[in-house]
Amino acid sequence: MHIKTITSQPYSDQKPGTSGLRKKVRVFQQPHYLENFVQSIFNCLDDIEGQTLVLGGDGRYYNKTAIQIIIKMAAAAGFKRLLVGQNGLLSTPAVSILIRKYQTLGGIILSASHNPGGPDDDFGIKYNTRNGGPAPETITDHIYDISCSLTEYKIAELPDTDLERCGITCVEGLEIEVIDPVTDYAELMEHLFDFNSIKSLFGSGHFSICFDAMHAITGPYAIEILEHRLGAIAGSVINASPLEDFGGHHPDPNLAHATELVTKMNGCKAPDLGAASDGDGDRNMVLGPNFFITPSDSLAVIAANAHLLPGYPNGLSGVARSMPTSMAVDRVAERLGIVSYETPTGWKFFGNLLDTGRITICGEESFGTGSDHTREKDGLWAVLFWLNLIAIKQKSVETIMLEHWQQYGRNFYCRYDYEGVDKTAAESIMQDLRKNSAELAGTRYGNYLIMTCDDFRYTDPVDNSVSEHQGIRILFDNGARIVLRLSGTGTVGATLRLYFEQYEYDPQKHKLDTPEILQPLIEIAREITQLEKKLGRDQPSVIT
Ligand code: G16
Repeated sequence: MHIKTITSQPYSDQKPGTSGLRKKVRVFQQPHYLENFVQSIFNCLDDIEGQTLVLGGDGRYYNKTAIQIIIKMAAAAGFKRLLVGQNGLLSTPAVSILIRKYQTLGGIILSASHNPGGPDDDFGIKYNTRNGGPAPETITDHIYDISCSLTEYKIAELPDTDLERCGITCVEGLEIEVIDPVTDYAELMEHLFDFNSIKSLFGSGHFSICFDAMHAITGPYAIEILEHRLGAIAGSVINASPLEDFGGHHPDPNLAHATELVTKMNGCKAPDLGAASDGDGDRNMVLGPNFFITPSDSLAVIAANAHLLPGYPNGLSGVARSMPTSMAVDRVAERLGIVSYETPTGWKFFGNLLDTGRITICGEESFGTGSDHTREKDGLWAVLFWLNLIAIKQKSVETIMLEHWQQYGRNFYCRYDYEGVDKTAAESIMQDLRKNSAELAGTRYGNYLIMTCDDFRYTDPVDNSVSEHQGIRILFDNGARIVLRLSGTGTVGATLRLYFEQYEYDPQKHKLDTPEILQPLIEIAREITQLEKKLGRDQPSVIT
């Protein structure tokens, strides 16, 4: 195999964020930009020779170009075998499952997740390690350090690989296997859930689902599993073909962006379950007719009921949530007598807890839930969980949620996002809060007394690594919380996120509107931070 060494120049902006390197497509199209980052990943790994790499992406614009480049660079780096998704497609949870099943060295995922796609929008690249999970900060920091001084990369002179047909091609000692993206994933789901009882649910003729794949990667997975294997009627999966620009939409499964689904679920003759997934298939949203389940509540319901499902016969060893995620799952953990870990935002922080068996289920407010079956959050898995639960309980989404609140109380919750704001202004809001945190403690705002204000710091209980500045928490004496942090996934300016939470035990209040309950906290945040004046915005860009 002829390998060329190409001289390039280092880039100084290749620091991975919350989940890999995400930039505008045009940034990735700069000379040698993608190649430099990929070479930095390979240089960070010291045992490539003879190993296998999984490779695939969510099909967004630039996926096709990037995947051919990476195949040739992986060949030059010494990999012996590449497992590549047909047409370059693999969902993020599927990559994680493949890495684990075939014990590969790791995988590369081409995706900017829920960010929009197209020539003027976002692309991304992420490395997952041997355990199937996103590379931890020690590795991403190392990759970044390498990228800052990288001046050459290696690429094999090979023809482009035909990714349209599944099968094995051998090129001078390198085996490239193009695999069906869905098969291994679907097989694992059959093992975790009771497909027969879900089939009976659909077969009863009294139950329907609408799954919005948002023109992203989950379309083929949802069609195969929901329609073909479980018998949901044809057309239950909408926007099922992955498109390079996601049909011009923002593939983010929330009330603001999954508008087609939301309209259906709020209309007459709404399906019994509504669900959506994001660009790369790791996020999910679950809805009942006219009824929204917050991701934090979904996590709590999943934790409370996991023992009922075939995949979790021994119950849970523990649970984990990211710090801004509501504390609903903590109440379930308390009742079950297990630990609930509080980690920084980012799925990578769950990796060590899962690997050491400390937790079985974990999740985040950002529409992510998952279990120890993989090391990524898994959108379709969460939807199958709800389906299986409905089949067992023979109750509606709304009834399951109301009964859960009756037992545990309700954590009212919402998130405000100020997207694409001035970075310096956003950082100074965070800085000012840090400076004033001691004075804020003890301050009263109406019925709300601030107990503490701190900057979240996490010590990983497995490797003792410390992650600082993971978000500011304002904690009140009645258990309410306001959290502020800067997003690590945006590509324009900064995105400031505010999270509001208030617990309510009284069942009489469980049906009240979230904005009504949380308004006092929202006003307090405005007063303390003056953020709308400082950011020049009179309202958030998105409320979820
Ligand atoms: C990624 C991470 C998640 C994180 C989310 C939002 O999700 O995997 O752990 O919660 O970003 O992060 P931020 O608040 O920093 O924007 P995804 O679905 O984008 O890969």
